[in-house]
Amino acid sequence: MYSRRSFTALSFTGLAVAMVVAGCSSSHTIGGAATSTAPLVTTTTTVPETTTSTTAPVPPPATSAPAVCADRTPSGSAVQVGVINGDWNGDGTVDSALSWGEPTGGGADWYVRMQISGGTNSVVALGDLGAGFAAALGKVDVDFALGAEPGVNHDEMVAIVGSNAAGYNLGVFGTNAVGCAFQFDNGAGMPYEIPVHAAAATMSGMMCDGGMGSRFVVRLEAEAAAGTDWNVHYIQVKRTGEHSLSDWTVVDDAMSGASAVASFGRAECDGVVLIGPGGDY
Ligand SMILES: [Ca+2]
Repeated sequence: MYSRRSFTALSFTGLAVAMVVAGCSSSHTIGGAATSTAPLVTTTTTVPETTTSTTAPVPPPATSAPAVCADRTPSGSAVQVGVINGDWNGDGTVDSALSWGEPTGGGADWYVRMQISGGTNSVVALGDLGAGFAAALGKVDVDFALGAEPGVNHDEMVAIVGSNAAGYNLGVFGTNAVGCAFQFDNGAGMPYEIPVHAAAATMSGMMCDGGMGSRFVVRLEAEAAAGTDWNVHYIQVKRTGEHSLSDWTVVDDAMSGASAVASFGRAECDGVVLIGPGGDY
């Protein structure tokens, strides 16, 4: 088996979502009692007769409008329909996710659908992925924090969202507060993608790691060095916003020969192989 450098020895602090709520204190400045030179105006206040207060109509409770999420289901001609499970809303009940393509003539438009058990179904349209395709792979947790409030620790979902000769690009998906599916971006308007590639001199992949009650995703990068040596990098993936992920702390290391090949160029989370060594899907 491969060995990896444990992140637990490192100080990944601040992994719990820091909810910085800016305090908003409105202070009313009460002016000092200025010596008033203005003449006193005597106003005759006519108090309107209070209308006999019958039971005022109680406005209906502000029903939280049902979440209007984009949604669609696979058509009869859908291709490569796949399904995986996770708990997208963190309620302890297993949910599911679908991926599929809709033939368009020349190619296909691809979709990922998050299906919350007893809740909302919603879709993310990925469009035409060229030579690539979409495939839901499995669950991860980009920001697990031990002791978080119930329902805060949600699973997120990783899916193939593109491919090239060297392997695949993975996208990360979640559901928001009203249950609508979204794809995580990189904080700059582009999808955050995790390459899982295996080529002669470079490899990339994904794993899950954590420590001190946290759990997160780690990107893996390796470049061939002298002989059978590889320079490798473990890049913590940090949730930097509700819909955003960013590369964060990087740990550099070195590996030799087969162990590097075995642990890079693949995607794995908590013992579940999502894409095998050498980009084998
Ligand atoms: Ca659930």
